[in-house]
Amino acid sequence: MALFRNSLKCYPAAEKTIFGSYRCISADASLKDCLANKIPKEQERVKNFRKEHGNTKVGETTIDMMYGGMRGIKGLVCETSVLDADEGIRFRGLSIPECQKVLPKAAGGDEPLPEGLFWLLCTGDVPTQAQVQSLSREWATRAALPQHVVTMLNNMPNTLHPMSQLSAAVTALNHDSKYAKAYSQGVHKSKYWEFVYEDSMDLIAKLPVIAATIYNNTYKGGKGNMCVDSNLDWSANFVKMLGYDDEKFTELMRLYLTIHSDHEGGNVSAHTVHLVGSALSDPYLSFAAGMNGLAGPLHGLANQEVLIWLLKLREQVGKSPSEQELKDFIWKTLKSGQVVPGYGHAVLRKTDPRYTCQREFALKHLPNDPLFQLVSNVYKVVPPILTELGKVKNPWPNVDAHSGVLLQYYGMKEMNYYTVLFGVSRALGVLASLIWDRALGLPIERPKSLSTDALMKLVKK
Ligand code: CMX
Repeated sequence: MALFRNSLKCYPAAEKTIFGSYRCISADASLKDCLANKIPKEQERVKNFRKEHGNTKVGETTIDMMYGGMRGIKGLVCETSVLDADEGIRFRGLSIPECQKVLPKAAGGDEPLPEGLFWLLCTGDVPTQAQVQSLSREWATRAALPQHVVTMLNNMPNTLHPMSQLSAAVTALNHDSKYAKAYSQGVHKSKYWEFVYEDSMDLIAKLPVIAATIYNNTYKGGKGNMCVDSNLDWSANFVKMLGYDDEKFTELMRLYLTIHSDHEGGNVSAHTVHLVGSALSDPYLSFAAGMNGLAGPLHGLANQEVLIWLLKLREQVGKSPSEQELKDFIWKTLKSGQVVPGYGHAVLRKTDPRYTCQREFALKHLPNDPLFQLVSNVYKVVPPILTELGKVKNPWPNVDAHSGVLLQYYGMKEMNYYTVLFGVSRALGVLASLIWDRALGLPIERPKSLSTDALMKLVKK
């Protein structure tokens, strides 16, 4: 507990924290000032570390790793979060339950504000309530979309997948990239992070407006109130623009947008943003690329796939299937060469804590919802079956196994929209990382690849 009490205060410059970083200058300092204070110290720390340990080996690469999606290769640096295979994610050292405890909340609310999580991811510090409020206000002032993006969104067919709409709209925002403009004017590379920060803040601010426009255009015939209120937090504004008026749904959104934000550096969306950003593409182009990866069914699209699968289950087996009927349906899925969506993970080896906290939310707010009960029953039978299959390394549920059921309960039934919500949240993690990528001057990414022939020659040697 002492650790949390300490985290809530701001310390004088250059004091070391539990995260190995430095606390911000004062309790009312802005996020940019805090970053500007930390960056030179962190640059020095990394420089000295590399000088001393640059040749130290951190692992070995096997041929299976190369053919197997680079699983287990330690080849990336990501400061914002670290994933433990058994425990799950820690954001700058804090677990999800710890974040729920220490991050500032809205008045009368129980769930953390994603603004606080972004601050934590950027700086390693738990912000004050005032700092979080200033971020809510700042994002509200940056939220307006350029007219060409509104026109573009309004002209998209409502049959176009919402993730394609999101990716295209974000790409078009690069028209006004402050980073791209500064680069073309020859800004010194030591200043790159400042412009990446400005673009990232603009992009995060605009994402709920883009996402709500997509929702209203695709499902509500273009109707919607796109006014951003600077007295409301980021999630509350988003929910309002989506056309919902339920404080519990807003609380769910605060939790949802917090927990989907970051999952260390190697997952498809985070890695893509980092990779594209390493070519010094601006944050809009980098983030849009990451969204195209999130739109894959083995990654973020799984939240849509879970709901489709559950509804198919209900349609084929009925609303209250017996345990045997559930087992038969799961085996049928597997035998037809498909995956059980929402289960398994490339790195995790236990139930995802992001699943657990959504389950706790459901137990608190919708314990008797039939779909939630179905999810709970599926949870009892899927892991033993996946274990029996013999090849699945993690039979436990991941983040996507639960989120759709919660959204359905509050009336958001448009399943192919769910990944857009994941994307809005993911911006917080990947853009915090992108700011640090440029602050640390990380170079263009270019790992070495080999052909099978070259590998065969290598092993013969
Ligand atoms: N259902 C059926 N088979 C599964 C499975 C599942 N849920 N999870 C893994 N497997 C299979 C794999 O397809 C693989 O089969 P083959 O050897 O025939 O190709 C085998 O088990 C071994 O895979 P693994 O090493 O355990 O898992 P991977 O690291 O290759 O893949 C993941 C991880 C998430 C893609 C996989 O578990 C999966 O497809 N899950 C279902 C989709 C899903 O929920 N994705 C969301 C993940 C979270 C997120 O990013 O949002």
